[in-house]
Amino acid sequence: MKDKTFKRLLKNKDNKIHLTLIDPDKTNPEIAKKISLNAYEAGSDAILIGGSLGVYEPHLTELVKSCKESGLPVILFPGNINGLTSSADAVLFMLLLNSDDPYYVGGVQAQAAPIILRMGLETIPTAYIIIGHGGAAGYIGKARPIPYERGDIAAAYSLAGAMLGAKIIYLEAGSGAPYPIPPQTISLVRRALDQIEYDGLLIVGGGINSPESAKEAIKAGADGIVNGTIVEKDPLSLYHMIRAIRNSY
Ligand code: 1GP
Repeated sequence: MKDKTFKRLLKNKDNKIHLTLIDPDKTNPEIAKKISLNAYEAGSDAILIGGSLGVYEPHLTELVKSCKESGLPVILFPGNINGLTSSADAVLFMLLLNSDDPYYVGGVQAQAAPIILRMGLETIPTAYIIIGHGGAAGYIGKARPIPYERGDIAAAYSLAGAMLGAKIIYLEAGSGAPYPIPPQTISLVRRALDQIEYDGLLIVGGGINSPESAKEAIKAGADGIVNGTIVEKDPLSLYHMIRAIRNSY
């Protein structure tokens, strides 16, 4: 299957990756376009679009089209099969590895796969691991969130994801989480992935609301971060976030 969008991200790995998350439940096409243009200007690498609540196809398609006007790749970040549209460039094809519900670890993927095939979407195999607060993704996905400070457990799940062939390991504290994933936890995951010479991307998100916490995540070994909530509140904050992860201040 095609892997153009993933390759484009991978190319920027050394420069560190920034993903801008748009939640369809909180956004209209006009705002989505503004956020995406701003994300492009600020140097973000792609738009992620998706969420756990309030996602329905016609609205999602409109939003994706608006985001694409920025020229950035638009990657679906679906909470369920309602998070799919053929107008995107790719989809994070996720296994919620620490869900207690088999629906999220095989069931929904089987529901989605034939639809994705028909849509011709690029799939990016992603191990999605919920840590700490977990937010709506953790609650809806019936995750058993890994305690924030248990980097050893997060590392075990990350290794499992990598060994299953995930191109992205996504450590998620949940959108709007009160605290991001601690750097110590990220470092333990990084160390474990380095041991198997993992050549995919370690992405961290949830509660990263300051340039300092963005930088800490990268210093601890993340290849990239995701910002959602802060972008909705203050679109210009993206400039500071991206500068922080690329070490230019
Ligand atoms: C959520 O990791 C993302 O899936 C982003 O979280 O909204 O807290 O930035 P925030």
